[in-house]
Amino acid sequence: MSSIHFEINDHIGFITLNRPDKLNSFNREMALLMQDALDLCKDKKVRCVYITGEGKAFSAGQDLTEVVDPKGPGMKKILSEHYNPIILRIRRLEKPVIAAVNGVAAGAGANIALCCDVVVASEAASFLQAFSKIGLIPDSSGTYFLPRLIGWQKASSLMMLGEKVPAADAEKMGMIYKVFSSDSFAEESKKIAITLAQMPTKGLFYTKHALNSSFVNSLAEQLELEDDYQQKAAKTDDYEEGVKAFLEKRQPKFNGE
Ligand code: T3D
Repeated sequence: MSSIHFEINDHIGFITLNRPDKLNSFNREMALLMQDALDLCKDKKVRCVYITGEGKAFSAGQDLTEVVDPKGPGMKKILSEHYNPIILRIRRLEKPVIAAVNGVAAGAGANIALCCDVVVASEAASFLQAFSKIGLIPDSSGTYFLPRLIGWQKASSLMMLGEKVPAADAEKMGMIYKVFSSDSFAEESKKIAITLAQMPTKGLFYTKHALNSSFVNSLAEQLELEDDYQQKAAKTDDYEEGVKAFLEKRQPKFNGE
C-alpha cells in the first residue's frame, strides 16, 4: 500500500492521501510521492486534479512522530523539500486543482488544501491552523493565502488561537468554496472535477496564473497581463469552439487545446 494513491480517470488526476491510520499526516515518503503524483498530472491527458484523503481525515499536517525521530528529515528539509515544492507545484500546474476536504485538515494539511484553485468540503470536515499550539508558525503558504481568503483579522486570530473551524463556518467566511452534506460530498465534489476537466483547459490555466499575479501586481501591470493572456486564450481551439457552439446554439465540445 502506498501512502499516495494516484489514478487518472476521465481526464482527472485523482490524488488520495493514504495514511488513514495516521490521519493522513505527512511523512517524507508521502510528501515526496505527492510531488511525483503532481508531476504526473502535467501530462496533457490530465485536465483537472482532485486531491482528497482516505478515511476520516483529509490530513493532520506534519506527522509529529517524524519530527522527533533523530533519523527524521529535520525542520529545514521538511519545509524546503516537502511542503514548499508541493505548494509551488499546485500553483504552477497548468490546470485546475480541487481540494475535496473529506475530514479534518490541520497544519500543513489545511494549508495545502487552501492553496488549491477550488476548495470544497464535507460537512464533517474542519480546518485548523494547528501550528501555534506546538510553537510553530503557519507554513505551507498559510500566511500567504489565508489572509487573502478571509481577511487579515480573521486569519491572524485563527492562526494565533489555533481554533478549529467547522466546514460550514469556513464556507461562510470565504475560506472555501462550498460545503456538501456527508452523503453527497463524494458525488458533488467529483461532479465539479468532471465539469472542470471538460472546460477550456488553457483558458482556465491563464485565469489561474492571472490570479496568482494579482496578489503582487499593480493595476496597470495586471491589465497588461490580462491583455497578454487574453490574446493567448483567443488563439486556442477551445475559444474558437466556444464561440462557434454559442452561435450554433449547441453545447461546446472543448478539447483542452
Ligand atoms: O517540524 C515541523 O513540524 C515542521 C512542519 C510543520 C507542518 C505542520 O503541519 S505542523 C502541524 C502538525 N499537526 C498538528 O499539530 C495536528 C495534530 N493533531 C491534532 O491536532 C488532532 O489530532 C486533529 C485535530 C488533527 C484530529 O483530532 P481528533 O480528535 O479527530 O483525533 P486524535 O485523537 O487527536 O488523533 C487520532 C490519532 O492520530 C492519535 O493517535 P492514537 O492516540 O490513536 O495513537 C493522534 O496522536 C494521531 N495524530 C493526529 N495528528 C497527528 C497524529 N500523529 C502524528 N502526527 C500528527 N500530526
